[in-house]
Amino acid sequence: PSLVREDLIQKYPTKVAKKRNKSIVINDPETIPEVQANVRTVPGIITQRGCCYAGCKGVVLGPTRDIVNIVHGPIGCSFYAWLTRRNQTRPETPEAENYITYCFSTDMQEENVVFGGEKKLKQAIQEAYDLFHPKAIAIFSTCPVGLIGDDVHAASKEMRDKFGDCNVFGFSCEGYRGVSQSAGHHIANNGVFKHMVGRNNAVKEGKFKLNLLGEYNIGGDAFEIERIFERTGITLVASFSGNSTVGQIENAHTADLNVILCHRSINYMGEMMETKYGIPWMKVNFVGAESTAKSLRKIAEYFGDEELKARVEAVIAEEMPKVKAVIDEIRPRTEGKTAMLFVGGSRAHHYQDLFSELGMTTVAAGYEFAHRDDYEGRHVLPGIKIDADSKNIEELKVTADPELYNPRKSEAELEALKEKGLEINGYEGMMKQMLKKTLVVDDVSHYESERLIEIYKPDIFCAGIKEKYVVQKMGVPLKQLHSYDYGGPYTGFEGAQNFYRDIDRMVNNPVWKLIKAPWQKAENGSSTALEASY
Ligand code: CFM
Ligand code: HCA
Repeated sequence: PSLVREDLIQKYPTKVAKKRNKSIVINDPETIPEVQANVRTVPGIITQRGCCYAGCKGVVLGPTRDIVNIVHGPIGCSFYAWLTRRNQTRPETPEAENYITYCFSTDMQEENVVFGGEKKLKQAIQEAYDLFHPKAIAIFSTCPVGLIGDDVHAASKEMRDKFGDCNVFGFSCEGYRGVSQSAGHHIANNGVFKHMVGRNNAVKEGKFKLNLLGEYNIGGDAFEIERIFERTGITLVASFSGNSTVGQIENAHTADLNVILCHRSINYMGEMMETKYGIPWMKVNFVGAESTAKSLRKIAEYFGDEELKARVEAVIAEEMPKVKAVIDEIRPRTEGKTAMLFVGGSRAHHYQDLFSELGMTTVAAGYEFAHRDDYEGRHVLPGIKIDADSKNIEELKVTADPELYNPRKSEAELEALKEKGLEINGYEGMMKQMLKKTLVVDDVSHYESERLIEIYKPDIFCAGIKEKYVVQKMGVPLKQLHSYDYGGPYTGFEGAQNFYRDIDRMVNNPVWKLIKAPWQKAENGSSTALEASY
């Protein structure tokens, strides 16, 4: 791997090489070396990353079906966000509000950029209100809005006060505001926490009540998790934000536990809710059958109820044989194959569980925009230097709510749970789970991914739509782990089975052998000695 690492950076100009050198790391799960992450991309290097607005509007707020999300900006920004993330939703009745299929935009023109767009924004809010009378309207700022200084917060407040029965709030999530989508997650967490959580004190019936944080119902993932919760007797109060409603989120502070699936996009919410309301949070993973079982056991242990524990065990005992039957059928065909995962800020880690269930090894992986704690574990948090780009993003000052703060577990109870091995407020990150000498690459560049493929020739490469066809033209199947290539769900017990079958079809498809990859076309059969040695 050290030769590969050298090879990846040797073509770069000195300054670029120096920078990339710190983001390309040879893993050691024991010592866990430092990875440079959450820093600006080298211009022109062709990153997989998206923007702050994508993280705020597209990722966190987008999946809630009864908010009217108005994009304040040129039409391109809106159109690109229109139904592209496959976050599904299931309204209670055919008549129930669902704005997910709509695309709301102020369609800013040059005139608005020159003379200001607030008037047009207020007109758009009024129009949305008159047409739909929604419970909430959220405004999302795109790049030009920040550059010309439109005050989306003042406009939102003015309209909120005017309507009285519609919660209008804005987000300063201009695309350029951070180094990636990640900034948008933080801004979205702050806004949802300030403007939504805690507005409704109605108490949902249920003995074991939790919120599911960081699950966005891509390809129906949340439906499978809901099915499992229902079977085990766990009550889902709110989901942030797959298959969710405004009402659920306003009610989230009545739950007794927050479980976090995607740590990167929503750990801020877990922290803030703990400080304000006294709800502990716990990292879980419902990607992978074993991880699902483990997460359910963790939840049962947290509530400490014998009946719940028994029900969880019964559900696992019933679901697992079906999973195992599919593994037994498929694993002989997938065993020993290799995968590379370069995805977002959590899936590059979570999906490794599914691959290991198939006997496949992850030889290289990385996130697009995660932070060091997602790679190395949360224990590195105190040591992370806050640079100017991160300082730009507001850190809310949260204190215990004078009326609603109610610690669900005492310090002693939390300590006892930790002693039992239950990781409260923790996340170990991706590297602990990856094998020694595998490669960890943050914000992989286009050139680096091409070289990695040439050198390792993985049996499957996991990334997104921008990478898909380039990689497939190299003769390597690419599985999209953002949209699932229209497949899914992949969570829980049912989802694991779907995934095994899809991967089997891809890695064992004879079509890939019919394509000549660039290295096969090279005169000596392999373009460099380095490639030949792998
Ligand atoms: Fe979390 Fe996500 Fe992801 Fe993410 Fe995303 Fe996504 Fe992703 Mo695409 S919130 S970090 S910003 S799991 S949109 S649902 S698939 S890159 S790995
Ligand atoms: C985003 C959304 C995205 C893009 C996926 C892809 C998603 O980053 O704005 O590049 O294929 O999951 O839809 O991550």
